[in-house]
Amino acid sequence: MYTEVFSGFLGSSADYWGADTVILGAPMDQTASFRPGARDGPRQIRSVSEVLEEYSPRLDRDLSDYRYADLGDVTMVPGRVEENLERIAHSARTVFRDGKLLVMLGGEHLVTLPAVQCAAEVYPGLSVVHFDAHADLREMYLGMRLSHATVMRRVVEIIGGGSLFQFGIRSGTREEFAFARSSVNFHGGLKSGDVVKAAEKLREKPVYITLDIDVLDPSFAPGTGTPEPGGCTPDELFAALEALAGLNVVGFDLVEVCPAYDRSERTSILAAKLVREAILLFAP
Ligand SMILES: [Mn+2]
Repeated sequence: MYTEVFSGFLGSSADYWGADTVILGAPMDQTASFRPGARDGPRQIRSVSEVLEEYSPRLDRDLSDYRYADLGDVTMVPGRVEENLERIAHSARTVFRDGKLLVMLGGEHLVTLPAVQCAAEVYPGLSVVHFDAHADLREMYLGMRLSHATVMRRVVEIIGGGSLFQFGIRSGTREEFAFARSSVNFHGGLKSGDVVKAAEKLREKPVYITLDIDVLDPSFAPGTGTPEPGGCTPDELFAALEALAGLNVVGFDLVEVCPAYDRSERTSILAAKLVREAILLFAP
């Protein structure tokens, strides 16, 4: 037999119990404000991942030496934001309780909230490292407390502002920036020295990393819901992730890939490469 029916992320198995790293898709884009489509992100990232090699020359590590399973997507119910967040929480909680690294593919950024909530339940003292063009610190957005634009404010309510480390932020309201500068570990750019300093503060702590693909400049990652000019390069982002290696990373997500605006597929290929490097860097 030469059949191949499994279509998970590059080289992954579907063996949950044999894995110490678990990939989960969260294909939700219900609160997108500018242009929706991030629900197709997980499927597209998996699909293009086959263009990559399992070996990373940069890290001199190979996925074939790692035990990671791709469980597919959490089933989303159209129109039911809170129910969908609960569904994501249900799956994420299981992964954290079983002591495995969660690698979640979005979806809009709101999917990070249930994952962080569950990580904080299982790992007290959780810190969150947030790479994004946008602060996502609004108290409310269009009358909603639960939105891609409020997600990090909700995260602050769970972990406290002192445990949130933001990088690459270059868009938000005056109020968000005032809050960020006074209440969280805020960095407008992505200087490697800043990431190294943050990593020193995060030693011995459980860490969740959330990566909005729009932290990158739109020239590298045009396929996203709210592109923001003036972002970082892929090399700068890879280096930032490498600076976090060695920490106790319990969860990682990559959100806001929007395939409908990614005609060349360069965004999703870059996303898949970031996921590969994240597994190689953070797997337990
Ligand atoms: Mn963003």
